[in-house]
Amino acid sequence: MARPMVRLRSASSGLLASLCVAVAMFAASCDDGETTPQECPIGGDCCAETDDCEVKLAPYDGEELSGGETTVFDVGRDAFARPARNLTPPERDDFALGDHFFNRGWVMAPASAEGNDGLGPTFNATGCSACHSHDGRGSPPTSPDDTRSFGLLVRLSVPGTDEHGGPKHEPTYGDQLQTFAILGIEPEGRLDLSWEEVPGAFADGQPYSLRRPMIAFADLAYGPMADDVLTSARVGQATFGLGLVEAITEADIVALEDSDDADGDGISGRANRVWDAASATTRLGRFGWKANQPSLAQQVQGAFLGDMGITSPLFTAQNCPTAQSDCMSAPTGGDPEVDESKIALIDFYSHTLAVPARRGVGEPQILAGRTVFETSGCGSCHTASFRTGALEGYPMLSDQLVWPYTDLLLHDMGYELADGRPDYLADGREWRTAPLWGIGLTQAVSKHTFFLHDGRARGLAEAILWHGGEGAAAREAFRALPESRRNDLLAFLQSL
Ligand code: HEC
Ligand code: HEC
Ligand SMILES: [Ca+2]
Ligand SMILES: [Ca+2]
Repeated sequence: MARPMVRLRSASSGLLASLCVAVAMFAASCDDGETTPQECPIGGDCCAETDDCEVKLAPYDGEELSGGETTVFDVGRDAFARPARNLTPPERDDFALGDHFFNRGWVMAPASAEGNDGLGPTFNATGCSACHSHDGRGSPPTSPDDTRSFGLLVRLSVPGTDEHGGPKHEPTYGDQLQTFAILGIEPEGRLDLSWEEVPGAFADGQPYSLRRPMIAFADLAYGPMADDVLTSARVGQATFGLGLVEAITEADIVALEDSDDADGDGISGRANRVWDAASATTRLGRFGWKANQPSLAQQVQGAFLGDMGITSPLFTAQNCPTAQSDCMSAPTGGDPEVDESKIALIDFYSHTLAVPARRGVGEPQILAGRTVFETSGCGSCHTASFRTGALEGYPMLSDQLVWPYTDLLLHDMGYELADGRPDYLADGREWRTAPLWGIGLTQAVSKHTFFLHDGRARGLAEAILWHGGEGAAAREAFRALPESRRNDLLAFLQSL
């Protein structure tokens, strides 16, 4: 990639001089006069000449446009809710219809002629946007009274796998605890979430505290769960940019795999392989916190069934574990409850929600933070950019230079982030590298900054400090930085 360079001299900038020190920590001998620009870390070919720190930092070509030509410019509450900028007027109409179904509330059957009945028997929320408000991320419960919160749901299973290699359902409660039910049916139970504080300190002595969730259930309506039940608490993810994620070619993702860490950098990374119900084959997983869904179509219809109790062309059977006898005889809203034409519109909408542009890409602190990101090893998993391939039916998403900051691979994140619940090939310590695009707009859109799969991190710094396993070296690099460098990194993340 061509990178225009600006040339700045340390003589006039203390900031750049200290950046040089930060880079030198990783580039070993930045000031010995031997290091050539090529040997310096990406974006930081400083110290090319003895005693003369030269930094040539500038935005990379196209890096401001995180979603390529689909990118939108909005920093407010709707920054994640806009249609891709390059949609045609008729496509915008379809987007608006899909948006309507995403935001609509579903009701118990039988109901109106509007075709929005079929909710339940059990469910977690009445509409997609309850958990993905403004297409942003969910929040874990913020008070002990908030026991039926929409923002966070708990997946369930027991050891072993189902016939397709997926999680084996907990016998009485299935693969998810539904905390609501329609009239006449008992909700499965309540979530009783509490937090444990875990103290720590940066290398410079500045203390911090992290919080770890502890999951318990209350009011279980259908008897006790299996003794060996495995649980995984997950918040709803932001839903923009996902058509571009689908358009990244499988070959490009697989090329980043390094299952046995052949290159010895301490980072392996492997793709999840999951059941694709439409083709009845196993395919690369891309969506969800463990990359446990192969396509947006399946993710969306899986959400209809699992989160709302609504059957669809792909998943035609009501979600009724056999132990829940009243569930099967509850009224239904048709067969299926949401039809193909509505699914097609929600699917189109889910593909074409735009990625917001970055802010301040040329600002010195953000450029310095980008270098910290690169030299701390963040980019080993949070792969900055891809060029999308051709996605059938979506020419506007194809052949775009995009900046999702994820390799879409699973990584062992240590006991720190382990849920102990396997999901296809993802074991109890593995998670999909979370995309970082748009992350700096979380507060503006979602009105909170709870990060990671269960929302435990209360801000970006805590999210980094939770990285363990393959991410431990990057976390330690962050922990060892002086506060000013840490702030540079956080400023960079805020600009994404
Ligand atoms: C009860 C809350 C809840 C409801 C309702 C809900 N979701 Fe989700 N959504 C989640 C959670 C939690 C995840 C992460 C799932 C996982 O990792 O297993 C998710 C993930 C997703 C993803 C994948 C995002 C990514 O980055 O991979 C999409 C797309 C999505 N949901 C769309 C929808 C749509 C469309 C609906 C309505 C049909 C919906 N969701 C309803 C909670 C919800
Ligand atoms: C070994 C791979 C790996 C490395 C290295 C790594 N990350 Fe991550 N990162 C992940 C994974 C996997 C997750 C999701 C973890 C989870 O949700 O439990 C994640 C999550 C995050 C999140 C939260 C995202 C969200 O949507 O909640 C942030 C912020 C983040 N990483 C920043 C960084 C920074 C900054 C660095 C470098 C200091 C870094 N990461 C290094 C793999 C990595
Ligand atoms: Ca259930
Ligand atoms: Ca139903």
